[in-house]
Amino acid sequence: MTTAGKVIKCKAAVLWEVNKPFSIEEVEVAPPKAKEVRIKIVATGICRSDDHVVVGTLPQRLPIILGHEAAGIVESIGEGVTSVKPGDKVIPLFTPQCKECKVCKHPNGNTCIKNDLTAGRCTLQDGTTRFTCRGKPIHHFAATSTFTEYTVTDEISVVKIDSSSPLEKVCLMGCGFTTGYGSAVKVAKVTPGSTCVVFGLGGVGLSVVIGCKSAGASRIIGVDINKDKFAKAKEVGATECINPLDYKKPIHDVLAEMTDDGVDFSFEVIGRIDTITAALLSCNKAYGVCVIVGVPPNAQNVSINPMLLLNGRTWKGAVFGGFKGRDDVPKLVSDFINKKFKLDPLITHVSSLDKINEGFEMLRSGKSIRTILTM
Ligand code: CND
Ligand code: ZN
Repeated sequence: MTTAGKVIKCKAAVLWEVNKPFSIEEVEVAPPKAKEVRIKIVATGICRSDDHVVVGTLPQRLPIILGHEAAGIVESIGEGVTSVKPGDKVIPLFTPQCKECKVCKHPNGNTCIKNDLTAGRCTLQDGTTRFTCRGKPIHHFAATSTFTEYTVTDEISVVKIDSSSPLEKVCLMGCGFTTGYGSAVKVAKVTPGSTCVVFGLGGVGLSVVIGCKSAGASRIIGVDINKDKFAKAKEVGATECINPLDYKKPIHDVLAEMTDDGVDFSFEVIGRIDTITAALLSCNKAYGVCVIVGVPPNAQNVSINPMLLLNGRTWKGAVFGGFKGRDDVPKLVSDFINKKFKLDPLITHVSSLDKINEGFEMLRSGKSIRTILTM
């Protein structure tokens, strides 16, 4: 029996209030309107950005269905959709690619003007939601909302991937891997033989390490206050790891001594003001490049002396590793299928949507890298 054109009732994890657990609810998912796609989610990862919403540092409109790192299968399409069809394997994109705006047309831009991260409407492009629960409309997160058995996205926020893709792994291409890997290879443009430092060795930080290694960096220093992350970091390419809590000196001074005046490339992959500053100070003042990847707390500013940049440092940031979702994600998935890199080391736990609160607890306590929830 086809579900196309009908409302689908399914299970979803709804966040009704900040700092409260997710509630597993039956939700109604309306059929896709024109230029929209309804997707059966197969697997979704838990990323720290979802937790930033739960704890209120990344404010969104509530109630909401979070989740933005997933893979699934198209269930049905709305009028005028041409890039995907029912049955296609797809990845929802929290950074859309309309291919028409000034940013999409620029070779170096990826934050399409239609992205909802800056708009913060928490709806689809037409300004409404497709989810209802207990008679109330439920908001969308970053136009993806993947902590649900079915979701609806705009066509600009979804991309078809190879039909042989293992969805329970390539879901990481929806955020963590792509963000980290691209921050190294596309945003920083790490060079062969260079020295890199990565602050924060979670799922995104380890993906930066993987990117640095594949770009040919000869020295990759991992920095984390949780030493339990070091073994995994070394497994994926870190040449050494240090814990700021083991030193009396500021960590950028420690790194300056270790690297003869600063690294070539530094990455902040935590989302804290103090480590954003430390990462900037850790790269060489004449030619170092520092990339901000972590999402900092809402409305907090970094104060720096402009002299830090005047000598020649470059300071940049990016979402989604600077990649254009619809152009680049299928290529990354093919690279994965062709064994250019591994995703397994990032996946420490596999669980079900019902266990979402335990999954978030493991992220907060530092016990997991990525927990994949399968439907
Ligand atoms: P996760 O929580 O798994 O990793 C963060 C790591 O930082 C952990 O290993 C912590 O132990 C470590 N840490 C925490 N505090 C400190 C500190 N003071 N000094 C050193 N290490 C510390 O998070 P994740 O890997 O899922 O995400 C990392 C950040 O990246 C987070 O802010 C998330 O919101 C952001 C992000 C950005 C983007 C993007 O497009 N730019 C996409 N997704 C996530
Ligand atoms: Zn993410």
